[in-house]
Amino acid sequence: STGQSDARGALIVLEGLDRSGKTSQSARLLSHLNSLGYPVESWRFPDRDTAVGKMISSYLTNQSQLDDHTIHLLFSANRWEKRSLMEAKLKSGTSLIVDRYSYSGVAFSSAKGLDIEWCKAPEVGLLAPDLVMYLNIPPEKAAERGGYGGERYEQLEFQKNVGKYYEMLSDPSWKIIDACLPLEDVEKQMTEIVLDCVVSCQKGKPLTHLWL
Ligand code: Z5A
Repeated sequence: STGQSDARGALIVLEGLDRSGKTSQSARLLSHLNSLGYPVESWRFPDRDTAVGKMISSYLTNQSQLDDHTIHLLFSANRWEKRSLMEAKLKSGTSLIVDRYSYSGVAFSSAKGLDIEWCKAPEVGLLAPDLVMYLNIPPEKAAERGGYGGERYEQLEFQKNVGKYYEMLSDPSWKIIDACLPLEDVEKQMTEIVLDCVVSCQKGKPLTHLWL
């Protein structure tokens, strides 16, 4: 078995519709793992701080128009530009809690009508998550949470369609979390699952690549 110095961090991904609570739960998981002494960071995609991320942000806020294929590849490029840092963090023992990842990329673009296999292709070779937690909420219920803002995609019919593609992408390893419950109860469903994952990665579970 590997010694403590070889212990790697876990790649933990949160997925779900808009307003399902990913941002809130990322923050909670971050402080929970921190309080237990685990090195951990919280990341999110899109990462709007990079050059590519700025193009994505301008598209999402309707300040620019882009062809559906083009924006899809930009979302993917935004993950690729963080890939080597992601690998370095994990190998140095830091766990990452990531708010949206390749599954968002494929679900949102497929919901617009792009071919699902075409959508998956640019994601091949990115690091595969050790754990995907899907925050499950009916789109109608998510829409009630403070209402939608003005960003592109924040529309009920579109969110329903995205949900269907998430369903197609999900596999039995995904942990489906009931995201309709109060914040504390949603968190409770996740903490044990996350800790199990962190421990199994420390024990040497190998890092793998998309698409699985
Ligand atoms: N997108 C894409 O097309 N391709 C890609 O590759 C990627 C993304 C990565 C921007 O993402 C858009 O980009 C997104 C997908 C697309 N479009 N949509 N829709 P983003 O991550 O920047 O934006 P978002 O997903 O819309 O995040 P969000 O609005 O911040 O939602 P959230 O993080 O899931 O929820 P939250 O901020 O934690 O909570 C929302 C509200 O609900 C807030 O007022 C909370 O206090 C409340 N809340 C949360 N949990 C609860 C519970 N349990 N009970 C009651 N109220 C709650």
